[in-house]
Amino acid sequence: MEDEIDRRGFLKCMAWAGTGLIFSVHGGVVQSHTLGELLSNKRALEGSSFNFVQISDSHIGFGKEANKDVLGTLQAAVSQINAASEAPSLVLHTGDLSHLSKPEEFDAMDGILKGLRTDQLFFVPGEHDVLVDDGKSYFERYGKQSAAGGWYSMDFGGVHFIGLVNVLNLKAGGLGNLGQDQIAWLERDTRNLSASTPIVVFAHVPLWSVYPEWGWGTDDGARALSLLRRFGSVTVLNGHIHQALQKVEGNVTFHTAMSTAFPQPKPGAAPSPGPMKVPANELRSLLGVTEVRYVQGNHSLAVIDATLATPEKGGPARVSIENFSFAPATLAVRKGDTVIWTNRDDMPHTAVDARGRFKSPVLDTDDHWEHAFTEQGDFHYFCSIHPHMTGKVVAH
Ligand SMILES: [Cu+2]
Repeated sequence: MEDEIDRRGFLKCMAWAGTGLIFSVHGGVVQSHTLGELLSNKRALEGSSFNFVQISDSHIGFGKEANKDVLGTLQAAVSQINAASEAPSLVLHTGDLSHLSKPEEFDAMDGILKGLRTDQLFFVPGEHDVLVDDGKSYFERYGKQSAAGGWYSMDFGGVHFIGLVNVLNLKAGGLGNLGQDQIAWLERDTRNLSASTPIVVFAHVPLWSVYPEWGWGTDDGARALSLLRRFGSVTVLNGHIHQALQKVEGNVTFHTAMSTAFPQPKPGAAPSPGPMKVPANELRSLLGVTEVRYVQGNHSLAVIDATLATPEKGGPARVSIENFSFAPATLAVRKGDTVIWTNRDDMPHTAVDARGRFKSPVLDTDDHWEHAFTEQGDFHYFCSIHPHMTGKVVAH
């Protein structure tokens, strides 16, 4: 109940500010600026000890209607960052570098980010970066500074930066997850810091409850944040939701970044999250490359196709994955029947038994996968990428 009130409370004060955000550090206080603000006020960064930039959700490899040129829009973000009056000391990328964790996607992103006027690049993974091997190849490339588990911290200009990983080992029905080991590490990492040390935490999935119905939150995020309450200045930077939100709670300031690739709907404003198609001339205004305007969703909403229930005798049963849900959510089959899952979304999904009895590969748009149910029983399953998506097959 209390959570519910908090969520509604802050939804009212969400600020649709944004753009590729630039943060300046003034005497230990971190201030955020939009690129638009910097262009109109050349003195905005004056007196700061250093500046850093957050970019997010580049989804290199995505090529659907919502944006067929994700390399072009990432390049535009890089050009805008480079056009600012001062080069950033650091650039933080808050995850979903790639769309399908493919080596060529990471290569292409690296090629563009090489053009940034900084050599201090730091990353945390998004769920799209750890699709195939629990992040092994991601961490080989981008996790050199991190310990086992992938999280890390570093100090720069008097600020303590903490990169967290909340996209691994997700549980059916759950949200982003940090895990006990990471929280114990965070406690150790910050234990000896003075309360006046400015803290910047960055992670892919929001550490605060933005919209749990769409998986936009972290199960144990509040536990991590409680370890940071004693600090005088905490800045929390997240991606994942492809839109700029801000919230201030005591000494803690939360920001989510726009994507460099495609926008997603405002929480609850569509049947599901996912790439939002907007008129081509509006796309860049909704990406992290220019000043954002909030455009009321005027796109037509996808129709939820509520087909099927029981398969024809002898034929395969079908589950359609669309609008970030399994349809039908519960499917009754006979022992021995085969079920075919087909992904109708513009985002990849999986179907994974909660008890490990079956596991599909990553299904991209229009991919399908089948599994024969040779035992009777209830099979609860979920999407391991978006664990709030759950379904059930009952075989009898
Ligand atoms: Cu999914």
